[in-house]
Amino acid sequence: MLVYIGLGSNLQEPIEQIECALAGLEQMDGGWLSNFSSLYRSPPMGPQNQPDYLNAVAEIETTLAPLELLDRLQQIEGQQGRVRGRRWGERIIDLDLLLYGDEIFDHPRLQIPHPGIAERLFVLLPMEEVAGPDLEIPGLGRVGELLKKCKGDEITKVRQ
Ligand code: ROI
Repeated sequence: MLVYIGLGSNLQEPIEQIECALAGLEQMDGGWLSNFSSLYRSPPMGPQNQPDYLNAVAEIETTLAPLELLDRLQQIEGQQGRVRGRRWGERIIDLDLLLYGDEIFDHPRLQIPHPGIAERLFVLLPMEEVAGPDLEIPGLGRVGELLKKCKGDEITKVRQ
């Protein structure tokens, strides 16, 4: 199965945190990192009294089921010292399961496609870079079309 993971960080050297998480994805049993995007910087969505975020999107081939994959992602978050704080607050690392093939998944622990994809430039832009504008988000439409409708918060590519 081809899956897309969103990576985000705004604490403790975000660039290093994203690189560390990418290394974790590369080493994950049952998953193969096939591609990843540039890093993007954007102001926080949610409470404004927190640092800017760095975001990226990774593409992975996996044989893991969605909840198994979620467990692995949470393991990587835990290894990097993620602690749960205020809602929509700052974080060392966030790994979001954005898409799982073309499947729709609705479970108390996990919704796929990830809710909010369509409004988040910091997800759509790196996703388009990795997958191209024709990638279909089940129930929502193509990435390229969603991007055109997404209102432009400031976002800058920080690194190839
Ligand atoms: N804002 C930005 N810019 N990037 C994120 O990854 C991000 N993640 C979040 C919230 C707190 C919603 N805001 C964000 O979880």
